[in-house]
Amino acid sequence: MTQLTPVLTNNWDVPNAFTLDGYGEYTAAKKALTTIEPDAVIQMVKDSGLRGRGGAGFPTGMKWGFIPQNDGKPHYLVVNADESEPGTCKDIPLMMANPHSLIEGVIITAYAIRANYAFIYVRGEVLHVIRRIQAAVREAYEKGYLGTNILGSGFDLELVVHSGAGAYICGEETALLDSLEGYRGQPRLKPPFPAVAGLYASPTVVNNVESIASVPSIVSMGADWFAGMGTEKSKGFGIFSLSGHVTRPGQYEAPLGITLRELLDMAGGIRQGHELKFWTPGGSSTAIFTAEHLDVPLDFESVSANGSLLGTRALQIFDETTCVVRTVLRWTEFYAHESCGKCTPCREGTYWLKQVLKRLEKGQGTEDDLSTITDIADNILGRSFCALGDGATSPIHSSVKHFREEYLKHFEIGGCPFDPAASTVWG
Ligand code: L3W
Ligand code: SF4
Repeated sequence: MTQLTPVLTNNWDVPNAFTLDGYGEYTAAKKALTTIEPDAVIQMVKDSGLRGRGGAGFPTGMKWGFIPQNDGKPHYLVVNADESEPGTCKDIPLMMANPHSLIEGVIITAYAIRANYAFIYVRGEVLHVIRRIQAAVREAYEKGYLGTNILGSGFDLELVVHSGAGAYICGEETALLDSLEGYRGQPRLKPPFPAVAGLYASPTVVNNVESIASVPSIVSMGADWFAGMGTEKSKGFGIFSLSGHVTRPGQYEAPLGITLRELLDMAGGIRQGHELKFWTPGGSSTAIFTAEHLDVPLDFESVSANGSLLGTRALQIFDETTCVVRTVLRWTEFYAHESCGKCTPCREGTYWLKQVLKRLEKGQGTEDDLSTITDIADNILGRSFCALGDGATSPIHSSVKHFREEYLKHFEIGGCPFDPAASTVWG
C-alpha cells in the first residue's frame, strides 16, 4: 500500500525525535549494508526517480552512477547543508528536528558510492543546527552506526560536520568544495563535474540535505513506493516552505505536483482580509508568479513550462500590500552583496542593478531606467560563470513582465505608491 506523506516531517512534533531514542534504529541502513549490494542501492534510487532537492532537480541515482568504480581513488560524499537561498527554510528545520534521517541517509549513500569519508557542510550562521547535527553524529558513532565495520557489514565510514563561514556562494557545489578544502569559496569551471574530480580532485557526490534524508525511506519502502507519488517525471514528495503573508507559514510536506492553491488550503490561506499578489515557486532565484499561477502543478516540468523554476520549493507569498519594486530591490541587494566577484557580468551587473533599482523605488527613475535594468539583466543571463548571476536576473525580468505598471507608477507619482508601514514584510 502506498504510504502518503509526511515522511521527512512525520516526527517533527515528537519530543526528542532528534535523539536516537526518539528516532529509533537505523533499520534502512542495516538493510542496505547487510542485504543489498552497493550497485543495487544505486539502481534502487535510480528506479525511485528521486531528483535533487537542492534546486536543480538532477536525477540522484544517475549522479551516484557517475562515480567511477575500481579507480583506486578515495571517493567522497558531501552533503550540501548551506541552505541560504532567500525563502528556503526546509533543510535547517529538517536537521533540527530529524538529524538522524540525514545521517542514516549519509551512511546508505556513502555505502552505495563506496565512499569511506563523508562531510556535512552546514551554513555557518546556524550555530544551533551545527550543534544539533554534531550531537547526533556523536550518538551515531557511540551506537556503532559510524566508524569501522558498521553493523558488522565490514563497511567503514567517517563523518565530519563542517561549518561554512557565511557566504551564499558556498551553496554552489564547487565553491563549497573549495571552501571545504580551506580555500576562498568560488565556483570552479565545470566540467569536470564533482563526480569525476571533486573534493581533493577525487570522485565526489554532492547532494542536498533533503535528497539524502529521503534515501532511508526509499530503501525501507522500495523504489516503487516512492515512484508511486508525484508526477510522471517529478516523483516522490518534498518539503514546500511557505513564508510571508500566509495564515500559517511553515513547512508542508506533499507529493510533487501539488499546487499553491492546495498548499494555501493547508496553510490557512492568505492572511485574513488580503489577497495574493505575487509569489516565488522556488526562492528568489526563480521567476515570480502571480495569482494566475495558483493552479500550476509544482513539479519540475510544469513550473518550467510556465516560465519559472521549481528550485527549492521556497514559496514566498506576498499580498497586495507589498511593493514589488521594493521586494526586487531587496533581493537584488542580496545578490550584489553575495556575488563572489569572480566574473564581470555578475559582479558589475548586480551592483548596477541595485543602483538603478534604488532610484526606481524612490520614484526618481525614468522609463529609460526600466530598459536599463532589463538590458543589464540580459547581459548577466547566460554570460555568468555560475547560477548566482542567472538567478539574480529572474526577479528583474519577471517583475517587469508582470508589474510594469507598478514600476511606471513610482516615477509618475515621484515615490513609492505603497505605505511601507502597511506591509508586515518591511514593517
Ligand atoms: C556529472 C554531468 N554530474 C550535472 C550534476 C552537478 C550538480 C547537479 C545539478 O545549481 C540550481 C541553480 C540555482 N555529469 C552532470 C552532473 N551534474 N550534469 O547535477 O547541476 P546544475 O549545474 O544543473 O545545477 P547547480 O549548479 O547545482 C542549482 C537553483 O538551483 N536554486 C537553488 C538554490 C538553492 C540554495 C539553497 O539554499 N539550498 O542555494 C534556486 O533556484 O539557482 O539553478 O550536482 O554536478 N554531465
Ligand atoms: Fe561569482 Fe557571480 Fe560569477 Fe557566480 S556568477 S562566479 S557568484 S561573480
